Parts: sequence; structure tokens; C-alpha cells
Amino acid sequence: PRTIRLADYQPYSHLVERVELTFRLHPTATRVRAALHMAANPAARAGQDLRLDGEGLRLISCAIDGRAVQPILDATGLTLAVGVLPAQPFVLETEVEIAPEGNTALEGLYMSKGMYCTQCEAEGFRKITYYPDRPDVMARFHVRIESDLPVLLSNGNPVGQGAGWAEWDDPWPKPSYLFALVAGDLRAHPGDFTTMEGRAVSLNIWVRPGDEGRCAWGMEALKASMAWDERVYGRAYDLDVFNIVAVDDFNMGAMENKGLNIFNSKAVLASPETATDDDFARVEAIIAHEYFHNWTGNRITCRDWFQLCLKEGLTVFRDQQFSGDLRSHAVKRIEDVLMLRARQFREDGGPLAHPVRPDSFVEINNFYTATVYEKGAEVIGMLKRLVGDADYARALDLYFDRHDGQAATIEDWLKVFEDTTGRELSQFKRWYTEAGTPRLSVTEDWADGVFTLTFGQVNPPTPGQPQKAAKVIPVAVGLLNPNGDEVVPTMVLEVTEERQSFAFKGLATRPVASILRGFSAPVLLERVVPAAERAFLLAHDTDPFNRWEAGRSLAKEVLARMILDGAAPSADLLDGLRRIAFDEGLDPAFRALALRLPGEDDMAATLHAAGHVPDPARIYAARRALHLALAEHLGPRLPALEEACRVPGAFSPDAAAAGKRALRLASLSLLARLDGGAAARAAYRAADNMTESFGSLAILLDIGAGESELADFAAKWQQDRLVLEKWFAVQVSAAAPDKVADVVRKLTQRADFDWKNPNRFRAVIGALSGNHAGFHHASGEGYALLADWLITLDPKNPQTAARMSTAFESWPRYDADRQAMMRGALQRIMAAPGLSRDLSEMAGRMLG
Ligand code: HT7
Ligand code: ZN
Repeated sequence: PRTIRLADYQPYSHLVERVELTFRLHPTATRVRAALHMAANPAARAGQDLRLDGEGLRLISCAIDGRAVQPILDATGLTLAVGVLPAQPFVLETEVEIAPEGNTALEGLYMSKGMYCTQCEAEGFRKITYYPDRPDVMARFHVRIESDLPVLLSNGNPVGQGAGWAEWDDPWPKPSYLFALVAGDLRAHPGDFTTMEGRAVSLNIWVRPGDEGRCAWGMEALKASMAWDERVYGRAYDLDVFNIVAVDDFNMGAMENKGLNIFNSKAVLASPETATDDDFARVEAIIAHEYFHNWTGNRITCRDWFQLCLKEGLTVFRDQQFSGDLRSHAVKRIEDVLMLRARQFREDGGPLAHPVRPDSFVEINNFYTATVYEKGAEVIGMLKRLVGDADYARALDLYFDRHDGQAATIEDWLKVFEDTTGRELSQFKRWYTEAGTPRLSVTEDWADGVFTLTFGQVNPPTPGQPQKAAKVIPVAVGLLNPNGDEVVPTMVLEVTEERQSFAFKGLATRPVASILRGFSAPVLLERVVPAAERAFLLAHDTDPFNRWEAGRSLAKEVLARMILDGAAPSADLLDGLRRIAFDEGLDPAFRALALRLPGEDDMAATLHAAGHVPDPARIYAARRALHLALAEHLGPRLPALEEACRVPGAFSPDAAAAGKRALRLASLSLLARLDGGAAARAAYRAADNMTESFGSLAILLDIGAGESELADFAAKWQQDRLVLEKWFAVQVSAAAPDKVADVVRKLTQRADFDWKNPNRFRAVIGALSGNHAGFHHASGEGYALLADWLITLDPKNPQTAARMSTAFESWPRYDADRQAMMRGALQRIMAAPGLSRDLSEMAGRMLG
């Protein structure tokens, strides 16, 4: 397969002024007629052939300005020789036939339970019609849909409809990846919003019959997002309608098609009976994310797919700001950093490491990664920290003014900041072009009333990038007095050298340093801190992130000693966590997070980074031992805590109530280690919401109990595909390491294990790789099972198979036997006949 390189970018030969599409929908023989109004692109080399992308299309006809022409067809598109192209603007008309019913890859036009829908990002439009399927070709689309189905939707505004047809017109030029079409027997949950410019917008969430009762939360989230983007970024919505559609078969969370967002049902439907607090928060964040793309992604799009972080990093950053504003900034930051470390640091430290802006790819779908999204957002957070809030706001205004309607690059983005602030950003740009997580060491010195912090940065080699120069790292620092008062409030130190010192003068006593507050840069902080100092910060740090981080680091150190030398849990940690658990002055959500012990995969990564070979079985045992020790330490007060966290009255998914429920579940989980699950069983029986019923079920399964509750849960939710996914997943996640493979085998034999549905596949097979000790069981069964399933899925849905193969990326961390088994599984995948470009690129990169 061909490698595509950023360095080879060339503008497209033609401009597409306008596109008229007509769809005559049929499950096996949909006809698509396209009229492309084209002209030579003055910015491109003159005299080029016309090349259109197209895959799996049956060409019926092709004409230029009404005269039939014979294009040259190949497996990836169509070419019209320059000789047949008029010198003046022309209209190219094609008609093709496609079969959406047989499209299991869920890219292009496909069917999900009788409903037609599309997924065009990144390169799905070429499976619908012949077109220059690249983001820098922006055109106005007019769409006619012909079908007997009652609801026919596309992008833009509705401009006409009748029996068996509807027409849509999108006034905003867009690239083909933002095209969407939906047709089905759908029900609407309506809403409305008036923009700050006075535009009345009708909003609708479209769902299959029966799901109407699960849309209210999504609608509220949409309105909140629209209001927030006006208030915080000055961005108003720009069409008369905004439609969201819920689809059961979907490869990712959601898609920001202009005016017609398409969502995985799981990412939009929520009700108290069927969705947990985490589901509610996720729905809110994903609705916001897709809505925010209207400006960061749609109005200003990417010149090419290497610039993906331009829209994704910025939009993630914006959705994180939104969730923080609506909920709690401290809690949101901790959750985001947990995710960043679990997914992005893992990626950055392994064979799949790539820059936030990659410079080559084989299959672009493989680059919708934690690095592009989450590290992309971190990079923007750092930029904001470096230039300050006011200049960030001015730079964003300039970005929207300067690039509206364009397909832009990271260079354009950085230039906006340079022009706004006068700051030179070439060193900062390394964050976009170099992979790997910098290691930032810090040492302290105290002499003559001067406190000195000395930083050292190491930028580790990553695939294809052996050497790197120093980056600019914003390090937020505060200093505390031994009595806990802040003597130096948070300030941002700019570390730009490989080794650099900063002195603080005029201090009466040696302070305690709180470093990398708010996780001000995505680095691995290497700092030797005495346990007592960590315990002090856990008790006193005024920065909530670092307060949590102190407990986290302490817990990791304690766990590491338990794993490596069989040490006992330290009193510093247990006392510190007890203080936090019962501190009623603290947000319950924060307390719940503090009680969450470091995950097994996190510990494996930590041990590997410290030069050890992690043993998954020992990690599993030590973590459980620490959990038990914590339960015993908090013991007598746990029932009262559990009771105090019961939320009276009707269920509300707001952050305060959700925080209390999270703390209640944390205490029930500890209590279960002492009372055999009695309190969790009672909580399960009494629960009137999914958070508590599913949470207590998971707690029971985790201690090896809960069989009758599991059966009860299945009986109750048999007919509910989204809730049943939880039932599938929890059995795999909670299974003991030596039972996981059996549990997976049993579940995958069930008639309702519809493996072609990505949600169901992920529920079981994703949970398998998420069960660290089970997946890495010494028998190698976990590896073999995952490889078998990826090989089975790949011919049907290469995108999802490739994404899930990343479970193998951590192979270099483990012992020789496990490494051999994981590499063996990857080699077996590589040898599978007819392997997709998606999965073969991933397996090949992981093998190195
Ligand atoms: N921009 C979208 C990314 C995407 C996607 C979504 C659904 C299915 C396949 C997809 N490929 C790429 C989603 C987002 O980031 O908002
Ligand atoms: Zn996005």
C-alpha cells in the first residue's frame, strides 16, 4: 500500500463551485447522480488530467457539459484526460450504483436496522460517488433524496419536500467528508434556539421509535453548547436547522456533518433508568464536541488530513473547557489527565508513537488517535497558558476572521498566535512535529533564603525520530509554607532549555514546591519526593489537581513497593486517603477520584518506565491487597459515608448529585471487601437509577459475588441493546484473570453477540483487553482470543478491527514470553489472507 506524505501536498487541479446530488435509495441498488460544477484551479499546475476518487462504485454514465465521455477507471477512481476537459468552467455529470445494505464497513452509505445513513470522514464519500474526496476541495451542496421512507435528511436547510422526496441546500461551502444523508422511519425530539444574531433555529434529535424518551438530556446539552460557544468564543450557529440522528451501527462516537450530526446511539441516548452518570457526562461532552466542530472543523477545515489536529485538538480543548465550566474544572482536569496518561502516554511510549501532526500515513483512519485528539488539546492548553487568556481570545478571534471558509494548516494556526502576540513559536511548533512524551526532571536547592528549582528535559526517541531538541514547557509552580499557606501563588515557568534553573528569593523558610500544577504540560515529571512531603501536599496543596496528584503518586510508589518487594501498604498513604475520604469540605467527586487506586495498566507502564519488567499477576494481587488495606483502614466509618452519600429525591444527572453517587459507590466498593457485599447487594436492590444499580452490580462481581444480581439485570434489560452492552462488558471486566478467556468464549457464543455491531464487539472484545491481568495471563489465551476476533472482524469492518488492535501496542513492556506471544499474535494477524490496509498498517507498525 502507498504511503501518503505531507511533503507531497499539491493543491487540487480544479475548483468545485457547486455539487448537485440526487439519491434514489434502494438497499442493493441505490442510484447516485452527481453534477459537479468545476473550473480549473488557478493555484494549481495548469494542464492536469482530472482525477476523481471512487471505490466500489458501478459507473452508469459520465458526461461533460451534457456530452458522454469515457473515463479511465481503476480500483481507486476515475481519470479524465486533460484533452477532453473544456478550457472554461464545465459540469461533470456521473451516475453510479451502490449497495448500502451490504456495506458492513460502515463507511460511505450504509444501512443500520432499516435506516440509511452515511459516514464520510475521512474518505468515505468516495464510496458514494466519484469526487475529489479531499478536505481542501470545498463546495456548496444541493441534495435531492428519493425514497418512500418518511424522514429524509441531509446537510444545510430543507428547501422542499413531497411524497417520496426531499431536497436540502447547504449554503456553506464544505469538503465532502462533511456530507451526510439519513433516511428512515424516525421520530423527532424537537427543540429550538435563537442565536445571538437573532436566527431562530429548529433543533431535532431523530431516533428510532421507542427511543424518544431518551433524548431530553441530549437536547439540553445541545442548547447549552450553542449558548456556551456564543458566550465564550463569540460563535453563533449559521443554519435554520440543526439535526442530530442516533444510529445503532457506528464505528466511533459521533460525526459533525454540517447541520446533520450523526451519533452512535450510545453517545446521545440517556435516561436515568438506562444511563449512568458517566454516560450522561459523556453524552453532554460529545454533543458539545460535535456542535463546536461547526466552527472549528466545518467553517474552518483542514487543508489535508495531516492537519487533523487543527480541528480535533482544538475541538477537544473546547469541549474540555465547556465541561469544566458546566461541572467542576478540578474534577474534569483530573479525569482528562487520567485518560491522557492511560491512552496517549501509552501510545507515545510505544511502537505506534507519532507526532500530533503526523507526516505520513498509509490509512488515515488509523490516525484518529489519542495523540491527535488528546495531546492535540494539551498543546492548545499550553499555548493558552504561555500567551495568557486575553491573547488566546484575541488570537482565536483573528483565526476565525482570517480563515473562515478556508482549509487551513497548523502553520496558519501558529501564525495567528504569532501575529497576535509578537511571540516567535518555532520552538513551540515541535510539540506538533515531534512524537514522544518529554521526561521532565526537577531537583531542589535551598541556601541563604534562595529556593532553586532546576529542570532537566529529555525528549525520548520515537519511531523515525531518533533525536530531538528541547521543547518549550510551561511549568505551573506554586510554593507552600510548612504550615500550608501559599507563599508563592501559581506562576508559569517557561522551561526552554535542556537544563534550566529558576530561583525564588526572599523566603523565610524552605518552602514545599507544588510543581506542574493543573498538569500544565503533557510530560512525565520525574521527581524524588519524600513520602512525607507527598502526604503534606495531599493534605494541603491549594491546587486541586496537584493535591490529587500527590495522593496518586504516593499510591503508585506504595503499590510499586508492594509489587516489587512485597512491602506493606504505607500508613502515610492510608491516613492521607482517609482524611480526604471524610473531609466534608471537599467535593465528593474529588474524594471519589482520590479513592480510585491507580489502574493495573498504569502500574505496568510506571514500572516499565522505572526499568522493571511488570508482572501482571503481581500487579493484580498487590492492587487488590491495597484496596483491602484501605477498606480496613477506613472500615468503621464506611457505612456512615455510604449513607451520607445517598441522594434523596428524584434522580438528577447534575455534577453535584453525580459526585455524591460516585463517592457512595467508592465507599460501597471498599465496604464490599469487609462485608461480603451485603451493603452493595442492598444498594442494588434499592437502586432507582442505572448508576447505582450497575455500579453495585460491578462491585459485587468484582468480589466474586453477584450471580443472582447479574441474572436479575439480564432479565430486566434483555430487550435494551445499550444496557445489555453493560451486562456483556462488566462480566469480562470483572472476571478473575484465569477466568476471562472462558467468560469471553461463553459470551461470544450467545445469539445476541452480534459481532458485526461495533458497540457489541467493543463491549466484549474491548473489555477483554481492558482486563489487564486477564489479557496478559501467562497462558497467552487473551492474546490468542483477541487476534482471532480481529482476524474475523477485519474483512467486515477494518476500521474497528484496526482500532482495537492497539491492545497489542504495549508488548515491549513485558517479559520475553509475553513479548513473544504478543508479537506472535501480531504476526498471525499479518499473515491473515486478504488483510485490510487498516489492520496491516497497524500490525506492521507495532511489529516495527
Ligand atoms: N470527526 C469525527 C471523526 C471520525 C469519525 C466519526 C465516526 C465514524 C468514523 C469516523 N472517522 C473519523 C468525529 C469527531 O472527532 O468528532
Ligand atoms: Zn472531533
